[in-house]
Amino acid sequence: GPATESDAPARAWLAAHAARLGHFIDGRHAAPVQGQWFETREPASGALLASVAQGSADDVDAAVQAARRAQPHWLALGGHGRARHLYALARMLQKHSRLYAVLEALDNGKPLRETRDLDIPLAARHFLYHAGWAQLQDSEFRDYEPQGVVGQIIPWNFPLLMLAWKIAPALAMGNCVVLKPAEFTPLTALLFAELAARAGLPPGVLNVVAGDGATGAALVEHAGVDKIAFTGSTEVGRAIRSRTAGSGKALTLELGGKSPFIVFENADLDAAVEGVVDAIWFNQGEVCCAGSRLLVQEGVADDFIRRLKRRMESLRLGDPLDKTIDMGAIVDPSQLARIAGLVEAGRAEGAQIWQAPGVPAGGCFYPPTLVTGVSTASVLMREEIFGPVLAAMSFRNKDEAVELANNTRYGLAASVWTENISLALEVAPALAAGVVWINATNLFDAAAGFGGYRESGYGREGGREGLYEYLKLRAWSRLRVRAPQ
Ligand code: TXE
Repeated sequence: GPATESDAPARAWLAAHAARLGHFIDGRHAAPVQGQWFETREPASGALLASVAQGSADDVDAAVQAARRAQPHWLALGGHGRARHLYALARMLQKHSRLYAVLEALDNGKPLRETRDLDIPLAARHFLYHAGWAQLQDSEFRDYEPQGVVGQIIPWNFPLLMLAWKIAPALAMGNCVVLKPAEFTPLTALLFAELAARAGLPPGVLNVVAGDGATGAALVEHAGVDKIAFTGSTEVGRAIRSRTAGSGKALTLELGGKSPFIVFENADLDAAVEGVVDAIWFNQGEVCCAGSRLLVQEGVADDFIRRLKRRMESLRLGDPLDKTIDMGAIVDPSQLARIAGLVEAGRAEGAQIWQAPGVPAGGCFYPPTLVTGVSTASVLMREEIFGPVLAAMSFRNKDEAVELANNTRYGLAASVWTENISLALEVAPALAAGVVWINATNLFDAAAGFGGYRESGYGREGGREGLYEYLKLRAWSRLRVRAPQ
């Protein structure tokens, strides 16, 4: 087929809404009560994509009321009834996968190849997996009840996949949802809510309120919300945790990371180079568990860095809809400025910055970047950059590798590369991270509970563990004490 995917279906959907997208509340699009709108743009070109409703506390309230009304009926459907809906949502994603993949690439700037091959299939897989659990709810979770109405706030790096991670377990266990997508990438969530209603999801079960941090804060504050699930920056996560403290609201947080990527001298170096590409240049480095700290054993460090630079020169940046590119655009000019600012702060500290050539003119592009000459105290080794910037250091032995790897306030993920499996199995448990990959990186599965140690988060998503985050245990006695005769 052609090297560039057609954007016609996505443009047609936007045109059908006159490029003006309201919230989706109680089964239909809803204009913002206070009449405020914001713009979402294509980061690759700067072109306007659509105006989107800016959610106020009134909009949040309408959505929470709708969810509260719907929840008893949703629960009464039973696990099997809800499973039928979750299977229908998975099929709906598969049927319209091209439309979702293109709309996501336009709104976020990421490569279509990735939305088509990863974001959308993994989102569908999440609904299929949780449909299975919904069917088992009555047998496996008899002493539990749903939280009720859940407020979910998601980031812009994997808009539709984060929606799936959030809503699939919540709906499976009998909760109803008010979801607040990120302000840079609201479109696929609004498309999803619309097509979910068309696929028969009852009104009020899934409500989407678009908007910014103030909209998210209104959702966190709403008294009708029983649980908040948040993915985003550690700073906002910390604020939400203190705002909900003592409120009785349940909470899960998926936050930032600065994950180590450890290469031992007995690693398959070619495979490890490809691993680095996937760890830090996949999704422009806008990945919470990005392997952003490269730790290489000193005997192979120079060779490895040489190979890595050569590989970086072959990475192609460009139009997200061009199927031959490796990296797309950074989500927004503000995020581009944040990345560039951190890199300049690193340079001012004396770090050596090496950037691959071939950055397209115009648009929000940032080159694959390698940083050397840093120490554990350097800003580029400490701060989550959330961009295509890799900071590298060398280590002498296993103990030093572990010490450097754990020298962070985060603890989301870690990746270990060696052909010596005993070494890998010795190092992996010593790493303070919620997931450790061996000779691999960025592997996700709906069946594996995902979450962070330390400042990377609170609670788990996915797997059996993730279901308990959407349930409350009610201990009761099945024994009835007979009244005295
Ligand atoms: O995140 P925010 P931003 C990190 C990354 C990035 C930085 C800033 O380092 O450079 O955060 O990104 C909503 N109450 N990550 O500003 O603000 C917001 O509208 C309630 C890492 O985009 O955390 C959006 O929907 N909600 C991360 C969501 O929170 C609030 C992914 C995330 O936005 C709110 C994203 C408030 N007070 C950013 N303020 C990861 N590790 O996955 C904002 N929001």
